[in-house]
Amino acid sequence: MTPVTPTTRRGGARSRLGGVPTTLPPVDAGEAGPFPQLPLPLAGAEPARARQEVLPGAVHVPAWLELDAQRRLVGDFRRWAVPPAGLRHPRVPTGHLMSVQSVCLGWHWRPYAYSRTADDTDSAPVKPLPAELADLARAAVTAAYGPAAPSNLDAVAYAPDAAIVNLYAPGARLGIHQDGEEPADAPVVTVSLGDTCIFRFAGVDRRTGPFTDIELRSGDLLVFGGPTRRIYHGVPKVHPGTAPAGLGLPPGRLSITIRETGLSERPQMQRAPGLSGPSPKATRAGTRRRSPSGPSPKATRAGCTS
Ligand SMILES: O=C(O)CCC(=O)C(=O)O
Ligand SMILES: [Mn+2]
Repeated sequence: MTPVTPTTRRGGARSRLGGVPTTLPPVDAGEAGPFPQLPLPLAGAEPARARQEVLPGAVHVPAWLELDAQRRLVGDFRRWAVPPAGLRHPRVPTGHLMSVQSVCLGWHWRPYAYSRTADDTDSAPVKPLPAELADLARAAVTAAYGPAAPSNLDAVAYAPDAAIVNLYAPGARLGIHQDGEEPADAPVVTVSLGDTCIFRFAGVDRRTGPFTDIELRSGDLLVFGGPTRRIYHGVPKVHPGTAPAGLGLPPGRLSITIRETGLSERPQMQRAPGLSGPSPKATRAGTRRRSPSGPSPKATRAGCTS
């Protein structure tokens, strides 16, 4: 695979230290075994959770994935997590490690750039985005916006090419940030697995309150696009011990966030010997640049340990 120069929004500022690779504990035999009998919820004990447009363009679809589908995704994650280009704590340019652990598919994201290789760990080529995950993301956009809605054009044209898969071990969180490194305006799809979390929306132009908090449980889908594509958001809290039994996930929460980056590689340029020119780059193929007032390093995907 041709290496490409990472895209960057901040003039290439980087910590010289890389991310910290991590390994998953094996599947707990008791956990992976036959499902225990779960208590049936009492009818009327809690209000039914229904599909809801929580903000314009941001749609929550509760219980979108059945347990079997969730388990398959967790099994896939276990394979994606293995090096090369495996799971790691990303490091922000200030040097702090993020508390969340991430592995990428299609394009490798590190604070704050995409590249085709895991430049903050072993420099290996990123694993490809599986076609099934792209299909799942297209189905998600249809489930969120509906087949009849004009915005379903999004689903037809939706061409996801990257996923960031985040593991929230107990105590991990994700600070308020914008998903801003993708020039494309296509929606972001998030599938939640494992422990229940509080997912927090701030505003498109502010990372402060008032917030819109939603509870995401295992199997829930969240899609945000259109007017909320660039909204500030984060995961301030994961509720320990709330995952369904038998998922095969270590304690915590897993989110699979699928995106269309709008990035493309510029063809390799032939240069005359001795002339220095640009190296092959990941170019912004999107039609709209995001607002130049990008977040400060603190405000981007930095659920730091500090
Ligand atoms: O974990 C989540 O649901 C959100 C993750 C997220 O915002 C991101 O990966 O950019
Ligand atoms: Mn995000």
